[in-house]
Amino acid sequence: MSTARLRTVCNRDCPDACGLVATVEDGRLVRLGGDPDHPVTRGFLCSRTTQFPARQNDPARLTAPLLRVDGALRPVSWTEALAFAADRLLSIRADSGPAAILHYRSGGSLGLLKYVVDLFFELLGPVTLKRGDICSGAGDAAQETDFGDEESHDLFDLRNSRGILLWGKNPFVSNVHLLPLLKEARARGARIVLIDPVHHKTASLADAVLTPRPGGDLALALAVAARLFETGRVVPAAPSATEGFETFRALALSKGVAGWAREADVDEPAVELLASTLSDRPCNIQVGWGMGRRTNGSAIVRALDALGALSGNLGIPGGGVSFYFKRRGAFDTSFLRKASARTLSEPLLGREILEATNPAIRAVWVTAGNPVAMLPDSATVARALETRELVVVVDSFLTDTARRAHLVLPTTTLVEDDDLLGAYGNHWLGASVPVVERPPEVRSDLEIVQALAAEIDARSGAGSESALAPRLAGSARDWKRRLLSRIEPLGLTVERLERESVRNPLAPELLFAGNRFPTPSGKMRLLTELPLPPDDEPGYPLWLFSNSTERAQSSQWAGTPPDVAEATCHPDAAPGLADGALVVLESEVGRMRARLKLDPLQRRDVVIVPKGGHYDSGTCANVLVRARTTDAGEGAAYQDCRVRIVASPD
Ligand SMILES: Nc1nc2c(c(=O)[nH]1)N[C@H]1C(S)=C(S)[C@@H](COP(=O)(O)OP(=O)(O)OC[C@H]3O[C@@H](n4cnc5c(=O)[nH]c(N)nc54)[C@H](O)[C@@H]3O)O[C@H]1N2
Ligand SMILES: Nc1nc2c(c(=O)[nH]1)N[C@H]1C(S)=C(S)[C@@H](COP(=O)(O)OP(=O)(O)OC[C@H]3O[C@@H](n4cnc5c(=O)[nH]c(N)nc54)[C@H](O)[C@@H]3O)O[C@H]1N2
Ligand code: SF4
Ligand SMILES: [Mo]
Repeated sequence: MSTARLRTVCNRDCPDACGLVATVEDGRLVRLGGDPDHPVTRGFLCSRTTQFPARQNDPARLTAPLLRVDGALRPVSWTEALAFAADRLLSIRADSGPAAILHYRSGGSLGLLKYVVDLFFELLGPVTLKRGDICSGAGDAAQETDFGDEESHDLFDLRNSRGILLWGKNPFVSNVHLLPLLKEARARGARIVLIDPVHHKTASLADAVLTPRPGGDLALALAVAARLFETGRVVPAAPSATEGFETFRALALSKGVAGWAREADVDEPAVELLASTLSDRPCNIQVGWGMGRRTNGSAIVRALDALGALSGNLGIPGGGVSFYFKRRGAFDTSFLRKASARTLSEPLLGREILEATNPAIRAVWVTAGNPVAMLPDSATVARALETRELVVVVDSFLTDTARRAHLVLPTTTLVEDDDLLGAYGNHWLGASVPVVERPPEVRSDLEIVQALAAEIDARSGAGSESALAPRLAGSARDWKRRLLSRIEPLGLTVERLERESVRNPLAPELLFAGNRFPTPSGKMRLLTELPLPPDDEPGYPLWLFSNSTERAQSSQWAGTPPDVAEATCHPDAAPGLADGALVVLESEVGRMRARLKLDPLQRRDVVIVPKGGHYDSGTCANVLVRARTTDAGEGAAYQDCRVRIVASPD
């Protein structure tokens, strides 16, 4: 038996971008562990990727292209698959123009080479693309507005913090490599405060836990701001370092500490606890990505930015309001012209596909996404795909989305990946390399668009000027080199990144030093207007949280997915219903069966189900979620979902 231990990088949509060590026996992946030499990974992985070998070796893995014939998906050769795709795409483009084709790409792999797939569709069209960002759109817009840029303090700068506010974060589940730093911080006496309407395991790491009303964080932050103003703890530099200072002060003082605290459903000592933690500088605010998925989500993040400014925590080591790390910033993606294309709003995608005109959307190509399970209002997304003439899905499993395709193309998994990765929770960059051989009929996204381009060129008789294939040519290695051109002179070669992850040399050690911001005025911009509160939905008393679960990466489960979703709530939120009872969750837009788990530690107005359930098996929370955008950034307001619990009829 031959055993090899090979190094690669995790490409999943996760803040950590871990270094992986794969144990491969006779060509078969038997174990995945963490790279002990990667300073962030520190030799351990999350449970979902530790369990990935079972998924890699799963017999359900797609190993041949599937074409819908007489209503059923049947295996075909690549020759047939590519001929079908090229024919259909060309004929739709000829009749209706390229905008009749939608390319939807999501986060199945965060590899930068996926931009070459985007390039293919730019050259074919430009085709229609998505607009907005269901994941972090609201927070991105907030930080870009306030700071003129979106970056975070170095992860290890937390070692300088006396206080850490975990604002809407559950690192035990969704950011496990933050945990060692939080444990260190605690051990040296830093104060950690968790702010989350849901009670979860991360409470065990916190000195104090606040459970505001869902979405009440805006009011809570304004209460803290009012407290800082009222007690003279706003730093003297704040008025000159910010725009909108007087307006913001008036806003904060308009309801005072008591008024805002009542609105946030927290008591006044909790407000003082936050004010004093912030004032005991340096204090870092870790802003969760999920919290902004509300109709006031961007305003919430802006209010947290404001707290950083008022309390003097911007531009100093150990401070900062950390939301996102520029994972793409070091890479050169200038080969994409970003030609102006028609766009559809990602959070509203189902409806927008159905309603698009001039031209209508006739074809949808899905790369690295499972929109039927993961976008709001799943039933409408499913219907939108079911009614298109052509749906092509590139994936390695038959997902809810792939099941609605006319053509499914089998692609590589994270251990077969050959790409470049940056992280959105730290500044390390790495390169993935295949550590196992893939099944013979499996192709990477890069190879698929290259082959399709050649097929299209052959059919359209394209001359050398307009031919697509030469523009996409090159091995994965070649493309890696092209993407690294900006940082290669700094020693970040492909060879080096394939050996070890390296800190992004372009990332600043200290953000916004001297309170200088890359905004037009050079000042930080304070929130000056409040969004409208979400509509009340009488008859639906509970807020549905569909939070990350350690058992799944979005819709990709480690092990067997549950056949009934688990819904966790306080006993008073489900009067007369017993722990373990089968129930139905109902919202204004849908219904879902669930098994009740009673937890007296939860607020009485919340119910929690896992993110990532499956539509066809009836476990997908997104059947309950209305398609709505956030107040800025065109995020999806997943968390503004009101439901009620009723006994199951069966
Ligand atoms: N295990 C696992 N890890 C993941 C993922 C996964 O699916 N599974 N997904 C990855 C992806 S795509 C992303 S974007 C990140 C997401 O990472 P996170 O944002 O950390 O994860 P979420 O579970 O979406 O939300 C985190 C917390 O925000 C809280 N929250 C929601 N609304 C509010 C609010 O109004 N106020 C406050 N204070 N808190 C609120 C939720 O209760 C939850 O505990 O995680 C990544 N990591
Ligand atoms: N209710 C609710 N819904 C949510 C969220 C929530 O918190 N609550 N979170 C939202 C967030 S933050 C996000 S980011 C989205 C995530 O939504 P998606 O990005 O759609 O998430 P996945 O389910 O991981 O789907 C990715 C698919 O890509 C496939 N894949 C993996 N690697 C590759 C590859 O290299 N190439 C190709 N072609 N395919 C590949 C996987 O097999 C998988 O089926 O979900 C959002 N949906
Ligand atoms: S999913 Fe995240 S925590 Fe898990 S191995 Fe990948 S990068 Fe690391
Ligand atoms: Mo995400």
